[in-house]
Amino acid sequence: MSNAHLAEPFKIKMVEPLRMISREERVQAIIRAGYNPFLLKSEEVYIDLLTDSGTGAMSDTQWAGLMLGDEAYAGSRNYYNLAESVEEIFGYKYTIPTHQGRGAEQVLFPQLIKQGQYVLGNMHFDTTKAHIELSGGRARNFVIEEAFDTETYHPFKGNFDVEKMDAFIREKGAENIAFILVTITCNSAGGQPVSMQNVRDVRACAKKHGVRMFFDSARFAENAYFVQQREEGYADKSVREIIREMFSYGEGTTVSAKKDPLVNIGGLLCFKDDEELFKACQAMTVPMEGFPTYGGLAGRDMECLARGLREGTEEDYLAYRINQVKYLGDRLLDGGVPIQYPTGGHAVFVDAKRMLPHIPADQFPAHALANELYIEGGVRGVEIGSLLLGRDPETGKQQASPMELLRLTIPRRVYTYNHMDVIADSLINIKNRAERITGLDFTYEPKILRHFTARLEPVAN
Ligand code: P71
Repeated sequence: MSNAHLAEPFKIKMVEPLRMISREERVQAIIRAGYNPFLLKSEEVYIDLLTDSGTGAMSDTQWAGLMLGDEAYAGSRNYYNLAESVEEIFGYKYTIPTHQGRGAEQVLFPQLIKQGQYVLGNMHFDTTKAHIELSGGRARNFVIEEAFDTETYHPFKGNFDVEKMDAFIREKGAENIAFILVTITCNSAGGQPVSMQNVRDVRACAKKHGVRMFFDSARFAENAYFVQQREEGYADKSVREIIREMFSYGEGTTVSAKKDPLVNIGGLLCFKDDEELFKACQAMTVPMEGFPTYGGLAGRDMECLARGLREGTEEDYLAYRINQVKYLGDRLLDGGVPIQYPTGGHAVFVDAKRMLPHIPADQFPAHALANELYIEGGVRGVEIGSLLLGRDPETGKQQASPMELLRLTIPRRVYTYNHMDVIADSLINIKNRAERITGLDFTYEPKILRHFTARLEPVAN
């Protein structure tokens, strides 16, 4: 396994001091937070790996763009710059800015979904699933089985099982399918990419049944980089060419611009050429997000985004980005910490089921590990497992998630390789006393989206 550093393709012009509070203070902080890292103050955190969403660092070019905001209510020049950037990167003609990814979802989905219809995906992200359901739809996942086996290598664990999806469409009837949504990279499967061949197969299946196909492309550039590195026939293609080809197979996309497009806030709803759908969405943008040429963003935000879209698809940046995340994954593997393998694009997912086999699902092993990691190294990760999944809505019983993962999400251009070492060393230390870690039980359990605000305590031994 190569643990090589790939030096950052930037130098640092401004720094933000980090402070590590003492171990005793961290213990007090996590008790105060009800053993829920979401309830920590960010000042109590040393290295914050809660999410890669909106947590990246902008470049000098982006900060310069901030000063060129045209804050006109209608027709801001930054909107036109943004639309031009979208056309250049995705090859899509029509652009609607939104306040973030879920803003695009809430505008688009009601246009496409009739009550009771299914929306088929590789693995829908939580907010996406919520917006599908709010629009009267039913979300179904068709990611390949290999995605659930953290130990075995597969180059494209985000792929669809197209045969299974095809059988589902035949069973339910194409008229009951609202559309297919391809999430690149597949966040919920561990930041795993989807291959170009798989996208072509999904496209063929969609076409055969006359079903529409869209992308959820928060991490499309990382996905394209994996295609270049791993898929036969793409080694000599540029990342930009790969992105253009991939998006040519879809009709449109929602984008959370807080990820690969390198801004702290923003989203996009874009269409290849469907003018009618674009106009319908534009009309709905007005009451939900804002006038169609700003859609919930300031002119200056749109300018940063127009620039970030280009920077986020540069190859030296992507090589460094993916390598840094892989470096953390490799260090953990070398240290005997089980992870979703291969490492994803934006995060390392630690397999808490394998690391803490003595903690049952209803005592939240990955959440227990998150708390332990905070106490050990001041590092904040996030549970993706049974705590997030919740109770069965009918029986009220806690469901056991097929995977109990601790997500270590790496913000873009923010931390160095030395920080990766601190994270890895902390987890390796914890591994050596893993059997002494105890599970957790609720002291306060909110009815909906409980993981954000729940309070817990360690169960008595
Ligand atoms: C992530 C997030 C952001 C998040 C959301 C909820 C709780 C904590 C953190 C957001 C995504 C995503 C995909 C594939 C749409 C959205 C929504 N991810 N699709 O992973 O990953 O975008 O946040 O801009 O509204 O931490 P939005």
